[in-house]
Amino acid sequence: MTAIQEKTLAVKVRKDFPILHQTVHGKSLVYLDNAATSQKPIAVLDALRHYYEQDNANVHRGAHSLSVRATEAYEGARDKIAKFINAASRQEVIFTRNATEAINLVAYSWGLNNLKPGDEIITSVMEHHSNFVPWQMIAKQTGAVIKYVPLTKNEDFDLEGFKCLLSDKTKLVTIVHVSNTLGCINPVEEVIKLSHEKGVKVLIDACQSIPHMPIDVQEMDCDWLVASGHKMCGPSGVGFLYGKQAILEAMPPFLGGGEMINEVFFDGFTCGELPHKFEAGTPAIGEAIALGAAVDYLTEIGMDKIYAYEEELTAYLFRKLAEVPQIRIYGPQPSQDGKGRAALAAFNIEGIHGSDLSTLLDHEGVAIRSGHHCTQPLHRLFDASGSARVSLYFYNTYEEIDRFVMVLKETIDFFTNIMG
Ligand code: C6P
Repeated sequence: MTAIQEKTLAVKVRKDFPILHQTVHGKSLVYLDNAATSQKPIAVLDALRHYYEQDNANVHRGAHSLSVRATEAYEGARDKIAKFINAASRQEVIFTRNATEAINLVAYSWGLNNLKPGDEIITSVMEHHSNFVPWQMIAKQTGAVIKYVPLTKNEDFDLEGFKCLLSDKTKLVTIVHVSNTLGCINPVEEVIKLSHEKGVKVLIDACQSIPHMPIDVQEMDCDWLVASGHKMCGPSGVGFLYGKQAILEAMPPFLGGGEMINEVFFDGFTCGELPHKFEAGTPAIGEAIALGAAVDYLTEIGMDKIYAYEEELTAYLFRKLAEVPQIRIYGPQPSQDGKGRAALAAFNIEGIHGSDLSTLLDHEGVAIRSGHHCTQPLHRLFDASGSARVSLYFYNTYEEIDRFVMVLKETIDFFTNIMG
């Protein structure tokens, strides 16, 4: 598909997202905070509404028709996700509240029971807090040690640095696929291959990759992979953990309660089968069903088309950002055709605070994020308390990038003038 056709694709899908067609402070909205959360198409909103209007009942419990329908739709959503990521079986997909809960599940179930003093966990300096803090908590309890993969000179994942850290002491590698701050696409296949050669398990945080590119967990060969529904056109309150079946089977339950048991006695219980063993309590039923609708929506467009279009947007975004004075963009440069980097840019403008920038851009209808993006340790490496961040999705257009860059330049001029 050519660039012009892809542009038409973005314009075509915008009608599916009612929220995009509004004004903010009297200006038409330009939503460029997609790494924080994506917008939801009508198909997802309809699925949520249909569930609550027609099928609302608890799952796996009742014999009545509504409960049967709710259960079928909920388990159908699991099938859709399993197919979307090419899991070997539906038992390998566990619904969680979000990616953060999925990482905690692995940390508490696998980490707490398999790590001992002196064992090493390798992660990277660019991780989101949700891939730092659970492991820091587990390391404290088990005596395991955390090692951090550094950055290259280009502010990319340092594969050579990773190789130096990987040793006989390593028991787990847990890294992000696409950084929410640097935008780099990490060489996860190579990391997984090298780790498996040493018998080391690997968890991939796919929060910022799964919404934007095709993911095949069998090809990638990760042991676990986590994602959040709200970043991939689905609702908030639902995410999932993928895990290889044999590994999940060997892991003890994370949370106890209803749904996850087989039998309960006064002196103990037996566990239910996968995937229910890890889904204690009533799940986010409507949200999981709507996430299934999001997966249908993305599949219908085609993840390869989304990825290709976003590469074009990345190339255009970086060409336009090169015109902005005093800009410091974090992370590696994309190639001329936008490859090698996700469609996002965290940046600072000398002398202007990121939150002032995002507030003034909001007054022009342009939504970008500012702050530390839950990557405080990474920002400290750059000696920055935070940054502004623009992040795109397949419904964003070239015209929106133009508007963003124009308003950004005007805002910089404004600050330059008042600062004398
Ligand atoms: N990043 C951002 O604006 P939850 O909160 O569980 O849905 O997602 C956590 C998470 C984990 N890993 C990565 C790489 C992420 O980007 C995120 C969420 C948002 O960048 C919110 S801080």
